[in-house]
Amino acid sequence: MLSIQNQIVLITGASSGIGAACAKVFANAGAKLILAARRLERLQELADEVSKNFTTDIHLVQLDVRDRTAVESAISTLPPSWSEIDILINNAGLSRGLDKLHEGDFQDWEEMIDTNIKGLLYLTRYVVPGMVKRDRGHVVNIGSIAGHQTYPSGNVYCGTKAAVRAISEGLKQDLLGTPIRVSSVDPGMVETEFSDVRFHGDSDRANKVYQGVKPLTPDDVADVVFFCVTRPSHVNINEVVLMPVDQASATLVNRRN
Ligand code: NDP
Ligand code: 8X3
Repeated sequence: MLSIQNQIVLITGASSGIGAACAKVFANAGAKLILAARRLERLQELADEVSKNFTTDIHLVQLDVRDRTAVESAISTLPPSWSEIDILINNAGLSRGLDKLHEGDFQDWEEMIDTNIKGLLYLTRYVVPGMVKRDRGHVVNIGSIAGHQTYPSGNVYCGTKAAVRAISEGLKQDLLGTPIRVSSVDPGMVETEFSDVRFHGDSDRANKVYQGVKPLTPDDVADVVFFCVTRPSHVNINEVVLMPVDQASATLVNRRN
C-alpha cells in the first residue's frame, strides 16, 4: 500500500457528504488537507472536528468552483508549503431539480453544468500542470452511476456526470507517459445533502429518496477513494462503480417498505 503520509490532498466540496468523509479518511492516514467549498463556516467546523481526532495540517479555502478567476487565484496564491498538491479530489458537485428536459429550469441547468463540468475542469487545468512538472500526482473525479445510465428527468445532471466520465478518460489519455494517475469513483445512492440540494430544500421529498433503502454512506465512498490512491504507483484504478446492495441500476431500487 502506498503511504500518503504528508501528501497534500486538495478536496473540493469538503463542507459536506462525500468530501467531508474523504477529509477524515485522509487525515487518519496522515495527509495534509486543503479543504475547499463555499461555506467556510462548515469547513471550519470540519477542521475543528478533524483536529480533535488527528494531528494533521489543514488549510481552508473558501471557493466557488464555478468562478474560474477565483479558482486560478486560489491555486496560485497557496502558501509555498501548500502549493505542491499531490492528490486532487474533484468532488464538488450537485444536482438541481428532477424535471422533464422540455420543462427544465435554465438556472438549474447552468448551476449543474457550471459546477459539475466547468468547475471540475478549472481545478484540473490549474492543478495538473504542477503535477506534471513535479512528476507525481493523482486526480480522483467523483462521477456517478448517472454518468453510466440516464434516468427519467435526470437528463442534465446525468449529462454532466457522463461528461465527467469522458473527461476522466480524456485526462488519463493525455497524461499517458507521465506517472500521474486518474481515477473516476462513480457511486449510486449515497445519503448526503445531495437530495436536499436537488429538491431545493424540500426535505420531505429528499427523505423519500432513501426510504426503505440502506443507501451508501459518505464513508463507503471515501474508502474507495482511499483505496484508489493507495495502490502501488504503477497501478491506475480507472473507474469504480459502487452502489448499495439495495440498488441494481440507476432506477432499479429494492425498497423494504
Ligand atoms: P453534498 O450536497 O452533501 O455535498 C456537495 C458538496 O459540493 C458540498 O460540500 C458543497 O459545498 C460542494 N459544492 C457544491 N457547489 C459548489 C461550488 N459551486 N463550489 C464549491 N463547492 C461546491 O453531496 P454529496 O456529498 O453527495 O456530493 C458530492 C459529489 O458526489 C457530487 O459531485 C455528487 O454529484 C456526487 N455523487 C453523489 C451521489 C449521492 O447519491 N449523494 C451519488 C453519486 C455521485 P458548499 O455548498 O459549501 O459550496
Ligand atoms: C447521484 C446518484 O442516482 O441520484 O449521482 O443520480 S443519482
